[in-house]
Amino acid sequence: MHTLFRKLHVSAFAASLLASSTGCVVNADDPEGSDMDEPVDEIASELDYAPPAGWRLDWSDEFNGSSLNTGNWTTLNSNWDPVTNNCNFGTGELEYPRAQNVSVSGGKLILSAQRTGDAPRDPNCAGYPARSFYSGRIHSKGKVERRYGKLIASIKVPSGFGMWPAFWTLGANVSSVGWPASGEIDILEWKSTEPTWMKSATHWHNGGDAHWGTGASGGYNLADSFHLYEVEWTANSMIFRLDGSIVANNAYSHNESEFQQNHYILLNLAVGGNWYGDPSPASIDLPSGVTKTMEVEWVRWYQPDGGSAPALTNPSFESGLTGWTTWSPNGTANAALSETYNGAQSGAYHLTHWTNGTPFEAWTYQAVSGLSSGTYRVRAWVRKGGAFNFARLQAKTCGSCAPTMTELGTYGNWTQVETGPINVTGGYLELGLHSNSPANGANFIHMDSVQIIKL
Ligand SMILES: [Ca+2]
Ligand SMILES: [Ca+2]
Repeated sequence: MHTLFRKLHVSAFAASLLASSTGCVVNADDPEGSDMDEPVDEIASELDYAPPAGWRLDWSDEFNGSSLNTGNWTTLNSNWDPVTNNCNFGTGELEYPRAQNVSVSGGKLILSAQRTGDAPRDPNCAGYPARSFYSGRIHSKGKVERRYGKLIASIKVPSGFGMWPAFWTLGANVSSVGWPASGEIDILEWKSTEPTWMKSATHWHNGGDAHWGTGASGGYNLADSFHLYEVEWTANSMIFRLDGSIVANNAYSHNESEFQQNHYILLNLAVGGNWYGDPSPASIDLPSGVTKTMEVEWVRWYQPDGGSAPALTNPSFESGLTGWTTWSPNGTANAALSETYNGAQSGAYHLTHWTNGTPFEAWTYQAVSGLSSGTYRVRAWVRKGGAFNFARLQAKTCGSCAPTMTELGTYGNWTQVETGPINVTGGYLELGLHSNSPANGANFIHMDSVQIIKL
């Protein structure tokens, strides 16, 4: 089979983001390779990460020592991948993976790419052209397979046209069911023409390749240093984060089976391929004699530990507005109700703030007491359209305290948002949705699945 892998598809939403962010993209075709001259040990210390309360480390590879831990990883030594029975990864990449281009030193995994005149090719891959580059590719199939949790890595990507570093997963049943029925989660893909972007995607089977793809610009060139790339994966959602901040999320309305099963991890440095428009080997910014590297300080997989985060009453609005109070200063009774309009994010019901032609302000909140002192965030899934004077996910530590709030944008699809950190010392938190809208009849906010997270 010659299936398609990691062909990133950008949604209309992401495409509009992409178009609107063009002015922010730095150094679009940066041809220099300055990072390759940098000694590996120049990085004094590694990026660290501590998960919020409620998560425990289930597995990690810190890449200590001087060789790859083969208890965790298998190194590919061909452009034929026996797990997927695939010769060019479906993407037209130009590299031939081999063990010489995979090393561990200085506390890091180093996947290196080099131009070659050896014309390597695999006998299993008759009909495919010889390769023009060597590179590194490892996977954890049969060794590290998990589902759900937080999968996160500290990675430095190489710069230069044609570099396609990736941190991703495939369903562990890919050998038997093929792709895309295996499912695929692309946590990080990077290319030089959009160097500030962390690209993320998921693929599954729905009469063919069904996919969701997005990402976001971090506003800085990701090739400049190590950064944290994360997916938080549950049964019905994925949240992608760059350096701890949400850049994209995906809610599954159908709980696709591809994402209810174990996946394995892949780390690789691809060269060229269809994401770049299938450039010629000559056009790749990797001169003979030069080595470019994708470096990984660690990969960690966290799982929920049963959690100590406090539970809200009726957080998904499945019991009407039980547990919730709405304050509305000008008596706009039609603002704030529970209904099924347009579908919920979870269950059948959700909260809606909307206008019937009368300007309104509404603050739908729940008060929680008895919290242990510490730092919290409030999270919720929202959809929003129309005109608002303001619309906020908001939390206060006392009735008259200044709120912590996150201004809501316009979201055509259910989107998870969260507040900044909230320091709770008095055990009390009130949290909810605060909106204020002029009258024009087409303004709405839906909210569902509200959570308090203890950091
Ligand atoms: Ca390390
Ligand atoms: Ca609900």
